[in-house]
Parts: sequence; structure tokens; C-alpha cells
Amino acid sequence: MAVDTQRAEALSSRIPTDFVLGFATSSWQIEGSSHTRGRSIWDDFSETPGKVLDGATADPACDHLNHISEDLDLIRDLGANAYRFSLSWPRVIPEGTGSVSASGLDAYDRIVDGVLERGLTPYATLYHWDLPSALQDRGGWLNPDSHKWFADYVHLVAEHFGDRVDTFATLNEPWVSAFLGYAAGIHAPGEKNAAASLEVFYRLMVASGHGIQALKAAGIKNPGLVLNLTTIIAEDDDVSEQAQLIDGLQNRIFLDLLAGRGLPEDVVERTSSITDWSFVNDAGLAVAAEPLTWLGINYYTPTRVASSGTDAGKIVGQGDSVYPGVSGVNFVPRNPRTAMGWEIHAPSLTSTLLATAERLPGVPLYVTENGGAFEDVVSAGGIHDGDRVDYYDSHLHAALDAKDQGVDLRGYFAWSLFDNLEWAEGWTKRFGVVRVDADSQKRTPKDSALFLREVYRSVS
Ligand code: IFM
Repeated sequence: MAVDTQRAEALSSRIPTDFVLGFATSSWQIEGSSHTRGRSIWDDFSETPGKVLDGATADPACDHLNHISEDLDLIRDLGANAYRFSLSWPRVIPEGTGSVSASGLDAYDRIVDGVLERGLTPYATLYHWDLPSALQDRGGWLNPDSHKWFADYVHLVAEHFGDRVDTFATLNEPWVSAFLGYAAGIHAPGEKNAAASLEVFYRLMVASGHGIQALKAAGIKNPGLVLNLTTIIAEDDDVSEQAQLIDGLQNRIFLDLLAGRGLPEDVVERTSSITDWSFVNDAGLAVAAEPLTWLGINYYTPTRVASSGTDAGKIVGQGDSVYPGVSGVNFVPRNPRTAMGWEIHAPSLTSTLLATAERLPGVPLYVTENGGAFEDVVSAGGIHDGDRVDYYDSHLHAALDAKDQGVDLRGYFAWSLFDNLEWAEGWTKRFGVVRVDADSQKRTPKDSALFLREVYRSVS
């Protein structure tokens, strides 16, 4: 299908020429080649029967490590000026601490150098959920020393790549690691222990603060963090208190810590029967508030709740079990929805950006992930993913609306470059603007890729 150039022009004409425009991926979801690195908790989890919907495991994923040149050419040809990727900790340090893998560093040298050779700016994430299994065996993020392991790893990476990479994020979506991994148990390591999830949240934020300090000590110009924040919509007054707690656990616990306000009192009170928070101390709070030079926001959908409601079916990652202390709430996404069951509601991206800028003033923001999973129809003439084109169009406009209203928004990354391993959903949910055939590894740009190419190219 031909790109609607008028629609693309209506969008690109709103985007400043210095705006960062890119695509995002993560290591475990695309790399494959798991035999050339240490094991991660996602290898253990995905190899446990029943944990991943279609039984998919780390190989071959998108076999990215054997397609680096082709894939980076694709990103450049799609008009991006930046590429957001993550490093796999067990590829760099197979046991998490101790010996460093020369071949692991070499893999990321090839990616970083290839990105730079193509005139793209690298945005590197240090931790996108693939904790070395050897560290999980030592208690994982619940271990009070976990921040030291992380800071050592960050230091090593910063020293090695700091001559070429200016922008690093410490963590991707610590909310997911803590609450999907330890409360709901639908992500690795698959624990269902609400008290542990709150402790993991805190220890991750302390580790991030130590990571930011390590990046600064190595002279990295732009140390940052990526959170998945959203707007909570309460449909009726009877659910407003629960909605406030959901907002506390989804948004405010992160932003208040970063802003140096400590933990929100209402969240501490309303989770007091679950944990006494005795693992929190002033030193940890101070480190967690280490100033960032930027914050990334991954936004997909609002969280709409009501005191009653009809069964909305499966909504990936939403439900009482992911929010310690919340119960009896109905999650009621409205149509249209994506294949994840997530409501499509672009104004909630605008409100999320505005609320974040208010809660954490003075920190430049990026949309570091945004996109949708849809049932793509593959035909000889191409992959006509009109739903995804609509999604990107409306959400880019929504992000620019926030910018027009004063938010210091610096860039936008589409999630994702490729169809890839969507964690516990395996290959059953496809987020890519480029289709990847899991058997042949053939890459085919969808209509959404061609639309974004038109937009991106007219800006940069
Ligand atoms: O695929 C994930 C990504 O790894 C982190 N953010 C959300 C995406 C879609 O679920």
C-alpha cells in the first residue's frame, strides 16, 4: 500500500529538526546466539514448560548477532537518527561478576561501531531484564549487594564504550522486573511474593542510582533511566482510592524517589500489612535520587479501572495481582485494543508526559518505547498493518501535543524495530514495524515501517 504522504507530512511538519527519532530493541528479545554468552533468568524461565505461551526460547529470536550489518542498514534506511538497544549482562560478564567475555564485548563493539558508521546515535540500555542466572542463584535483586554487582558491570561497560557512547540508561522498566517478576510471577524469575516485589522495586532503584554514579564517574555525558509510566483512569468514585494506590505503585514510587521526596506515604501505609519497608534507609534513598540527565518513558496504554465491569478477557500485565495491596478492582480497557488487550488511547500519552514533567521537573524526557501488537495480515503485496500506522500516527501527535504544552520532550523511539520474542507471550504477539520470519529470518518492512520512514526522513 502506498504511504499516505499527506498524513506523514502533517506529522513530520510538527517535529523539530533536532528531535531524536529511532527504533528500539532489547538483547534477549532479538539476539539469539545464547550459546555464546552466560545464562540469564529469561533462559531459565522460558525453558520451564508452561511459562512462555508458545514455548519460545532465546534461540533463534531474530538471530540479530548474525545479521548485525543488515539490521543496522535497515535502521538507517528507515530514516532513523538513533538506535536504542540493550546489552546483555551475561554476554559481557557470563557469571554476572568476575571474568569478562572478550567475545561479548566484541559483539557490542560491532553494534556500536556499526551504529556510528551509519551516522546513528547509540542509546544503550544496561539492563533489560536478562539478569545473569548466576546472580539469581545468589538471591538476585533481593540480595543487598546487588547494587554493587550492577555498579561494577556498569563501570566496566562505561569504561569500554564511553569513548563512543554518550547516552546510557541504567534499567529498562524496573516496574516490570519487580511486579511482573516477583508479585504476579508472569515474568522471570516467576515469584509470587508481594513483599519481595516491593523490596526488589527499592533495590532496583538503589542499583540504578549507583549505576548513574558509575556512569558519571566514567565521564558519560547522558546517564538516564527508562520507566514504564502511564495514566490511571478511574471510571467511578468507588474505585478512586484503589486507583490512587495503583498510580502510587505504577508512577509515584519511581518519580518521588528520583525527585528526592522518598517513598509516597500513602503507598507505604497501604502496603504496611505486606511489608514493613525495613530494607529502606536514608543512604539508599539518597543514592536512588542521584540526578539523571534524562528520563525515558515507555508508554503503551492507560490503565482504566472501575468498581464493577464485564470480563475484559486477557490484558497482558494488568490485574490485581501486579499491584500489592490492590484487590477487587476491575480492569476495563475500552475498544479499540491491541492484541495485548491494551486500550489504544493516545491522549493518555500526552497526560502521562505532562504528569511526569510536573512530578520530576527539570529532567528532559524521551518516549523510549511506544507501539502496538496487532494480528498482521501477510500478503504477496506486503504487510498492511493499518492499525499500527494509525497507532504511530496518533501517538506521535499525542507526544508532540505534550511538547507543545511545554514538556521538554527530546525524542521518540518506536517499539519495536522487529517482531521479536515478546517475553511470556513468545512469538504470539508481534510489535515490529519489520516482520521477521522465525524460520527463514527474512526481514520484511511492514506498511508501518514505510510510514515511519516517510516521517523520519522528512525530519532528519
Ligand atoms: O516488549 C516489551 C519491551 O521489552 C519492554 N516494554 C514493553 C514491550 C511490549 O510489551
